[in-house]
Formats: sequence, structure tokens, C-alpha cells
Amino acid sequence: MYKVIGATKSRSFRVMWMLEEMGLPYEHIPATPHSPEALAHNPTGKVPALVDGDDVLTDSVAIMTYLADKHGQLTAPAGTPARARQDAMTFWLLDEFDAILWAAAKHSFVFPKDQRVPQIKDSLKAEFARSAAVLESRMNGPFLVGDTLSLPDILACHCINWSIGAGFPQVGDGLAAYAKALRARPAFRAVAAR
Ligand SMILES: N[C@@H](CCC(=O)N[C@@H](CS)C(=O)NCC(=O)O)C(=O)O
Repeated sequence: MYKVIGATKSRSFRVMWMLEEMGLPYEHIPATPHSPEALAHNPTGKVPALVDGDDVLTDSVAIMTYLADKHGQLTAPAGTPARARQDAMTFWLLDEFDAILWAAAKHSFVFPKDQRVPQIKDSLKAEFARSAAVLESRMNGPFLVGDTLSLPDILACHCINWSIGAGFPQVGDGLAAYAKALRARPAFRAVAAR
């Protein structure tokens, strides 16, 4: 059985949501970053990590891609133009959503106090709002890519939820409705209830 290392209040949520969508059982170790359990699975102390037999995999999107490819779900097949389009969306979200939220987190509580520049947060909030508007303008259905849920939807919704928790300005109505519909999915609720 898979084992997910990392508290739900972290990027581990994405991996667990993916496993729930796929109907795959897993054990959950709700480790916080730099805890002994986190360090035992990743020398950087970061979460999430996924244990699959003798293998320990790190980085949420690498883990999600691994699971999607291995089980042939929530992804277009590797080596197809459809997959290139899906990956373009995934990498865009990493650049324009995840990285902005992570920069804000660094300057809020991750960096040592004397290295934080709190003034940067207004600029990051404005940048996130611009990205959210771009994403909303690119949407033309209930999912980001194709006609069904795929990996980038899980990533995008997790980042939108993160932005709410971080006190960022609300995203536009279309994107908010998209995220609300995804949060109503039984797989999302199963993770949130843990
Ligand atoms: N790109 C990595 C980032 C992992 C990461 O930074 N996780 C945070 C928790 S969500 C963490 O462990 N932070 C502690 C640290 O950076 O030292 C991923 O997507 O898994």
C-alpha cells in the first residue's frame, strides 16, 4: 500500500486527493516539515513524500505525475500532444500560482525573521490576481484541460484554496465557482475530513 508522508495542511493534500480520485488505498503519516518522519523520507525535511515499496519519491507534482502515469488516470498519455498541453498547464500553474504563494509563505513564516521582506506580499498578491484572471480567461469548461478532471485541476484548486488560507484577494467568480465544484467532489471531501 502507498504511504503518504506529510500533513494535509501542506502540498501533501494534492497527492492524497489524487489517490482518493483514483480509488487507491494509502496510509497517511501526517508529518510536519522537518519533523523526524519528514527527515526520514527526505533529507531536506520537505513534505510530501510517497513511499511505494522500496522507493521513496518526493515533490508533489512529480509524485502526482508518477501516480497518474503508473495507473493511467487523471492524465493524457505521456508522449502525446494532449499530454504536452496538459503539462504546459501544470508548469504554468507551478510558475504563476504555486511559486507566488510559496514566495509569500517564505516571507511570512518560512525564512528566518531577519530575511523576511513583508512588503513584497502586496506585489505577490497583485501578481496572483493577474495570474488568476489569465487562468479564468483561458477556461472554457468545467476542467482546465480536456473534458475530464486531470492533474492540473487538482494543482490549481489546491493553490486557490491555499490563496484563501494565505489571505490573498478572492479570485474571480468563474474561478471561484470552478474551485467550489472541485471541492464538492467526494475525493476532495475525503481528504479534507481527515
Ligand atoms: N516543490 C515541492 C515543495 C515542497 C515544500 O516546500 N513543501 C513545504 C510544505 S507544503 C515544506 O516542506 N516546507 C518546508 C521547507 O521548505 O523547509 C513540492 O511540490 O512538493
